[in-house]
Amino acid sequence: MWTDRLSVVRGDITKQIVDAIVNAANSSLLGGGGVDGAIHRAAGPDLLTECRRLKGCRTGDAKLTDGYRLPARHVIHTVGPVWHGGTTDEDALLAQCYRSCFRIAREHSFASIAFPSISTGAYGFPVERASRIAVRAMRAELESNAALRQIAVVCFDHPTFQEYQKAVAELAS
Ligand code: AR6
Repeated sequence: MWTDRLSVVRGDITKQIVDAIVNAANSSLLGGGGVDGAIHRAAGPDLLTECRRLKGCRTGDAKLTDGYRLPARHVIHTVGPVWHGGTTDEDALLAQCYRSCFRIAREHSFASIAFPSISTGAYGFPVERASRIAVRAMRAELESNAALRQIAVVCFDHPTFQEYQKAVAELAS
């Protein structure tokens, strides 16, 4: 079952040993706070140098870089939507983030990928809603891409961890 290849863990995404970790970036791709800041700190300054060459990223899209000093081999940078109360296509844009990351993972035959909870920090997307969108996209990918052996959702705090666990349980039943 798809749930055998999906884990929800508590921790720091910068410590994950995977083919790619996903960064919840902003459209400049030049760094920021939250998980973005943590990834740039852990990867070192060469990551910013490569990001500068990418000329930004639109909401819902994703771009690939090297992982530099991270244990992960690559970083997939995606830009989630800012929550405006659900009136500006936020759900569709968040789903598009996950699909954009999976498109890159397929192109590069990545077998393992770790996601943070995109948009639910500084961008204010309610985690209950975001987690359902995320896990639905993950289920669709696991069911159609056998080369993808493992997805990890790495949650920084307990409420986020609980919501993703609930989302998996709901969508598996
Ligand atoms: N590992 C895993 N998750 C983390 C980590 C970490 N090391 N650090 C924070 N989180 P956020 P967003 C969680 O704000 O909402 C940045 O400034 C955090 O607790 O990082 O998409 C960017 O540059 C939350 O659950 O991303 C953008 O400007 C989740 O990661 C903006 O924030 C996402 O929170 C993007 O906002």
